[in-house]
Amino acid sequence: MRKHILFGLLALALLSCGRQPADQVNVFNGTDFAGNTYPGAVVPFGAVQLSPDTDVNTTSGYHYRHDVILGFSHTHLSGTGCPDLGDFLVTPGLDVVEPLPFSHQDEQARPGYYKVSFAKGITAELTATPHAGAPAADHFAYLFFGYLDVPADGVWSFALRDDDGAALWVDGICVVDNDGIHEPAEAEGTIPLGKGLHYYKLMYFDDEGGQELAWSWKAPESDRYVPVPAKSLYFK
Ligand SMILES: [Ca+2]
Repeated sequence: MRKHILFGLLALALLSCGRQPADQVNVFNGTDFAGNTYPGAVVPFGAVQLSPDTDVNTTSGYHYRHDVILGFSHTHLSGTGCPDLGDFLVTPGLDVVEPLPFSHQDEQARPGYYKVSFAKGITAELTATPHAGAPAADHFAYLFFGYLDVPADGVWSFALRDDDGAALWVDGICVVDNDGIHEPAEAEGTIPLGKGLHYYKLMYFDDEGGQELAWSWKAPESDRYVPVPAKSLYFK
């Protein structure tokens, strides 16, 4: 009997040789019923938790029995009793942004990584580090919109540096058009603006290779561009 037990322990040791504790984790545990956990990418004590959102009323953002994904946001909590966080949602889409049906067979997830493919040919990948996360390595797009708090009347200049394309609209007017597949490139434009809030829309996409997006502005009496500060951006 002791010999059999020894052989059994040896077999278990060989099977587990080279595997890390994280390899044993099923990140979908607790994502159904009232478990309120999420399967997305996060590292221990990480500042961001990139994960799919299937419903705005689900406390973790993800419910296993749901069949559509609204988008992928950057902050989530596991095990809470009320909806919270779910900030900075990136939505999947080609021509129209809409909730996309998905199958669990097309999902892959492990600690620090999540991937899902949709029938429309869109694939989303999420990774995370202690202080930042990346929604995909290639083939993704961002749409930023909200209100820009302009501190003074005058003709304002805006500049974009991007890889690949990007374009900026202010009050519905295209101010900077740097669209297209290209290496890092800069473009600028001007628009007269009054002091106060103005609606802006900034679109960006990456095809392959490097990714870069920088948005700066130049005040009417200034001779240099500075990054648009976060304190000047509002959403309501
Ligand atoms: Ca690129």
